[in-house]
Amino acid sequence: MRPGRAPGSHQAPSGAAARVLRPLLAPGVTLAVRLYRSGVRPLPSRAVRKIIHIDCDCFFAAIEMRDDPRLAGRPMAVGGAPDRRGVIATCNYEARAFGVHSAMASRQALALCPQLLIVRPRFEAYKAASRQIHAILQDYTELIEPLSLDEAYLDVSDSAHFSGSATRIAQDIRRRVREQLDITVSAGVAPNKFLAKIASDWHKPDGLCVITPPEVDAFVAALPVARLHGVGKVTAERLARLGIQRCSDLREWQRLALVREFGSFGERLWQLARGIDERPVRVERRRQTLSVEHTFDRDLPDLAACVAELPALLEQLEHRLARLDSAYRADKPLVKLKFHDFTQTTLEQAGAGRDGGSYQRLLAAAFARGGRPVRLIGVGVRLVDLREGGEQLALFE
Ligand code: TTP
Ligand code: MG
Repeated sequence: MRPGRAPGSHQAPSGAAARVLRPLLAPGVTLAVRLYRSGVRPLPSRAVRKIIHIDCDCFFAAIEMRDDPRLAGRPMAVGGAPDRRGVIATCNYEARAFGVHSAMASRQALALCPQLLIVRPRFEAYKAASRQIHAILQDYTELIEPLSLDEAYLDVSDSAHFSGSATRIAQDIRRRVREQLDITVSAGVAPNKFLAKIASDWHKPDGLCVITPPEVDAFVAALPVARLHGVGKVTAERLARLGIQRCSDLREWQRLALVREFGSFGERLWQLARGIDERPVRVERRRQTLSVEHTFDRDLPDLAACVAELPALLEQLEHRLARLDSAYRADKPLVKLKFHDFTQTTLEQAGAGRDGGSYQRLLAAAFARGGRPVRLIGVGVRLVDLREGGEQLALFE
């Protein structure tokens, strides 16, 4: 402490200093400061957590191959018809060898792989399989956060199964899903969500990857920044221009320099580059909206160009909605536009249907607000949570 300062003056920035510094502090830091001031000290976070992330392999395709063995062993996909601007929901690994992937136009997929068999989705079958998987997961812990029909986080830090071995729990989950559902699941085990998710992808398909606490540092250092949660194509390119390819490069940047460069996401990057991710596994994920969006390589100059993009986006939205947990009901439509100068606007309309006409009207109204070329269009819906008593529970969270 510098001489002449009152004891405790180092605690928390206040007044003008706080206004300058607070935006630069991590949310957790701000919270700690607030609790400290009010005399309540935050509980020390537990030393090490054990998080499992599970993700089924080519989920929709796996169910289709299981239910119709004639589909197995040859390139196949689940998706829409190529003649109606259909898109691929997913494909098996044989098809991936040809470059086919999720969200690709079915027409393009067939151009890459002419023998590709595309079958229509059967969402009821996928939902039934998802429920069976969920029932298996519940045998190990109640701390489960479903992310989609085929993906979930589990916090098994306090699980008594297998003497608390997260690795053996993950192995057991994989075995049981294989035996009961006849599909394969990949799993990642790590001390936090961000690493568990990367780990489940590491040895896909039908793989298990464990990152133990002593391994975290070296694993993250070598990790390409493009694999970090939240780093999409645009951010990855920006990082590359700054000479940042791997997390070891990112670590050479000071926290404030990253915040200056990337805003609040800079703080997150600083943490991820060190393998830090304190996000808890949330049992209750109360989604407010569901949407899909697309950033265009070239700005769309006018409303007509935007309208032309609507059908493909709405089809993707329908796919996402079909995968939505049955605890939600889709409600009013919404549209988001980001203009070429990065300003953005969001519009939604109560009472409107989710038909193409409603979205087109919303799009026109949103476009009129900016009247400038558009770089991103998002279409979505507001969601209603159907779980009984959900509101009351939320009060006690
Ligand atoms: P993912 O887990 O992303 O993909 P996957 O299970 O097919 O393949 P992987 O082995 O790489 O995990 O998505 C789960 C399911 O969600 C997928 O089977 C189909 C559906 N889906 C879509 O409908 N559209 C999409 O764009 C994506 C990514 C998935
Ligand atoms: Mg999957």
